[in-house]
Amino acid sequence: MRNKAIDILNNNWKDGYTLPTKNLYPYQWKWDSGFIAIGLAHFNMDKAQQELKTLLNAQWENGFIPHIVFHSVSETYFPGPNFHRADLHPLANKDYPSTGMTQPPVLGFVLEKIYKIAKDKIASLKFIKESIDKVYENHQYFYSNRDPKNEGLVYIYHNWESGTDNSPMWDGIFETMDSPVYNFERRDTSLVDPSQRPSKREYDHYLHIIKIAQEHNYDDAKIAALSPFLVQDPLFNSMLIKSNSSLINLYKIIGSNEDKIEQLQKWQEKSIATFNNKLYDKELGAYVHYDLRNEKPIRMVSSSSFASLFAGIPSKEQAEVLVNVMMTKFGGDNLYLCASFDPTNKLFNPIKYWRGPVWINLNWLLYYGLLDYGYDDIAKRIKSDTFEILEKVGFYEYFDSRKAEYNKNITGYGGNNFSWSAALFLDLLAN
Ligand code: 2M8
Repeated sequence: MRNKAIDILNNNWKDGYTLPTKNLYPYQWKWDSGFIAIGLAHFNMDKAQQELKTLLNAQWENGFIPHIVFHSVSETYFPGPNFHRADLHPLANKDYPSTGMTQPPVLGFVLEKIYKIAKDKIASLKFIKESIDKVYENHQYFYSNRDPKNEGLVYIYHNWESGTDNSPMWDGIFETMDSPVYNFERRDTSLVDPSQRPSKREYDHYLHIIKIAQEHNYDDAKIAALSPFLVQDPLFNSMLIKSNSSLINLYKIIGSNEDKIEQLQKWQEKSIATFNNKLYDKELGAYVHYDLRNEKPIRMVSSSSFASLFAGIPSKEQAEVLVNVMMTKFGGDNLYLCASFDPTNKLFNPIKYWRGPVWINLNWLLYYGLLDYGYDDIAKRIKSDTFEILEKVGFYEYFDSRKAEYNKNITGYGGNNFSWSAALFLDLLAN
């Protein structure tokens, strides 16, 4: 399995970055790159660093890092650079065409993880020193442009920014939108069974949100004022908070960056406090998404609710409740951990992308989060469930959580030879 995982990463390697999977995702994706770099670090540190350097090269003048970097032209993906037109933003990177939206800020903790994996700490620190300010500036971008009420929580303005693209969390928001019916040719549904992908109507909404941002040249203040989709997402904010603390740790190792450490600590204090006050739903015993546009919490549970463990956000008592909810709703003996959406909710769909299937990156976050809080047995279960699924069907993009289905000889879902499934398997194997 280890060799197979390494082969996948080598085969998906392009010139300085890694494709999430061939054809279906023919470009560089932000959070994929971060997870992939962790896997690469276990067998080729040069490639791990190159992966991150390439992504950071695409950073904009305002610190923004885009969700997709279009290094080449591809016919197998829609929407491409000519649809997104991120170059309309005056501070967009002139050399790297990209989207005008971002993805979860994983790079801070990726840098720390890579430093931990590195055998040659001096060489690794040299790379960290070259890269860390760019990641810091990315956090500065978030706190200056994505937190209109100065609460310490940043918003996402598009479901694609969440990484959990078609989660049922967004259903209510899409109902408030009067999106036109667009005429376009999907490419994903000719590569993957359409029952495992978002619907055409959902794509209309996805495109409509882009069109609104684009009309205003992707201006953040205009987006904050006008985007029909404006959400404070517990997964996204957990990634930011975890990355803040990794940046603090790394700056301490580097030394003489007191002003940045102080700023990071200020962000951190406020972010954690508001995360706990605003996103914690006592009745559900879990963190929820907050719909900032319509000013209301989205009261449903998904694996995003539990990512807070990875960032050290809940108190010991909250963690106890949270883990209990996870095990009661998601952890039955008939299920593999961890479904991406509440299996007891009527909107759960076990084969449809982010509406239910298990994803390896979320399992990876939960594994480390559970260990940090002392839930070693449940962490072990997440790891063994992950290994069992991968052994049964291979390194797919997402997986059925229902154990019984595997007696019917099902495969995994979405793309095959999927990079972050391979990369994070390598990391779990080593830990
Ligand atoms: C999926 O998202 C892209 C759009 O960003 C797509 O469906 O076309 C998501 O799973 C996202 O989290 C992931 O980063 C991307 C590439 O693996 O694919």
